[in-house]
Amino acid sequence: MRKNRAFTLVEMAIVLVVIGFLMGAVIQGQKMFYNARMQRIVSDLQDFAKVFLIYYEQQGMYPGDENDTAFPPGDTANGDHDGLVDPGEADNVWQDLSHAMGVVRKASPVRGGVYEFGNQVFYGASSQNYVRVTNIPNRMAQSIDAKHDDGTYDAGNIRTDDAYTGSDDDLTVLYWRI
Ligand SMILES: [Ca+2]
Ligand SMILES: [Ca+2]
Ligand SMILES: [Ca+2]
Repeated sequence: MRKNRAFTLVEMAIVLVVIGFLMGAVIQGQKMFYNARMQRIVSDLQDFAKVFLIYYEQQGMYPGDENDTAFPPGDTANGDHDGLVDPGEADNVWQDLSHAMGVVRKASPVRGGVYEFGNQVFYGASSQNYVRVTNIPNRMAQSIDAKHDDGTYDAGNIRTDDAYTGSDDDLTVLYWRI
């Protein structure tokens, strides 16, 4: 009887250790999944910023903003060529990138967010172009800003619509200056 009881306690201890180990593994797995999706967003923003600039290098105009009626082939809309992606030109950035370079518009891997081009003031009196991602958790945006910029939501090259709260429930928009 006494031997049985001791055996049960050892078993319980083993079970507790196993549960603790599994919980740790699950938490670690969630963290890795979270970080992988965050890295995917950073890569996407970097890729889209890069093709945006390559297009400029090759054509002397930004996609969407370009006003070359003969390029790219199949183009149905042209911009005002003022150097900025204006609201009415934003969708045509994707069309130009697709027609000229075969770029495929992807969706964000988080909360159905989408990537969009546009412009706003980052420095000085005039605006700069950006690529942004919508529906990004506030904490994830904060981590990206801390790692790739200055960690401040309303300063530097990476900005968001809302102050950092450290919450995964608050969704915001992250702007990545090109
Ligand atoms: Ca054109
Ligand atoms: Ca424009
Ligand atoms: Ca910042």
